[in-house]
Amino acid sequence: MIVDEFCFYKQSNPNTNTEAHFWIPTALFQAQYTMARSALDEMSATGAFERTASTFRNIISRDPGSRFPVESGRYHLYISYACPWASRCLAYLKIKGLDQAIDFTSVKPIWERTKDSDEHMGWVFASSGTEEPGAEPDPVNGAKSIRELYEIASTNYSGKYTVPVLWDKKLKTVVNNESAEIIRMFNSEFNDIAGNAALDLYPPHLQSQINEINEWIYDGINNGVYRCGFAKKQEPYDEAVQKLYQALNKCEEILSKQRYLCGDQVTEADIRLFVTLIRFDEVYAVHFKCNKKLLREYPNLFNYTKDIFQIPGMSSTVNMEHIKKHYYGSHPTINPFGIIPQGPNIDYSSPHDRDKFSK
Ligand SMILES: N[C@@H](CCC(=O)N[C@@H](CS)C(=O)NCC(=O)O)C(=O)O
Repeated sequence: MIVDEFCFYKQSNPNTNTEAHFWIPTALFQAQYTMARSALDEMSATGAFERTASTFRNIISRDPGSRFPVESGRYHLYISYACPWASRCLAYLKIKGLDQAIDFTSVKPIWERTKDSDEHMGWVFASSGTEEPGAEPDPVNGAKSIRELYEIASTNYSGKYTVPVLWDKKLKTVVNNESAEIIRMFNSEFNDIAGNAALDLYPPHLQSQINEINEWIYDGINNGVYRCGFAKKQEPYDEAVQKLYQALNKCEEILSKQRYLCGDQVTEADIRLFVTLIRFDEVYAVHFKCNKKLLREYPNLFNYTKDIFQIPGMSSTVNMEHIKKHYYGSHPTINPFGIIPQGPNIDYSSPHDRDKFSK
């Protein structure tokens, strides 16, 4: 646990089954124990949540001379159904028709100890195909945790053990762990083997508009809900809430005039917004205290979320069981008893009114 300059560090000794407790300078903690961090530690001195950047940033390219060329069956996508960033990669896999070329595995939804020798809590694989519906054992590396994959890929990795992970089976390493880049590769580089190559979610004529929209939606909404939920002081929470609702109101206004964020064509910006909206009323409104207004109180945003959910392939990327189990069960500082609220169980496959914009 990190509190300003000093942090409380608990070290267990699995041999003697005992625990030692220390207060140590945070700088020392970060230097010595950065191998075992999670989002719960990403806190500034002001109590605001600050997300750190991803580390593996290689690009799969159509260029045959590339270190990571396009090859069917070579890459594996590790996800958690709970995670919005991983889910946007899975959404691309499905709607671009790449599931024949790139296989994927989801971890279990609730964070567990990743090693006996320290306290790190993170993503772990199921021990069998029946332990947790939707989660599977790792079919590629036989790893027990996502942490293990990062340790195979790098002996001195000091970042978080996040999903998504795009894995290269041939070079046995992480290609990329930044979803914003993975979705761009899935959109353009695999078109020779994609089932739905014609779908371009980042067309040249809309790229600058998409980039501009992505920026304020990431800041206010995608990452904004985390900034609400992980704030440890009132002021950063208040600021994040204000920014979140400004951005949601702006989306509602745009979507009152057109079917999608960039007009009459679905784009990357919509998929990126969708993964947060689908979690909003079920999780963020309660768990992250984003309750000033619910998604279902915004007529356009609510119907729009159903519209995107009903794109062929999309519904299979939403596992609400995993989503709820993860958030309510993996953040003990926010929900110490891990109780999962029963509602609201919204049916996103019910009719929507977005066809009214179709020409
Ligand atoms: N920048 C990354 C962020 C991914 C991320 O934060 N994933 C979360 C799950 S939603 C995670 O794996 N967290 C593990 C941890 O915090 O230890 C991306 O978009 O790919």
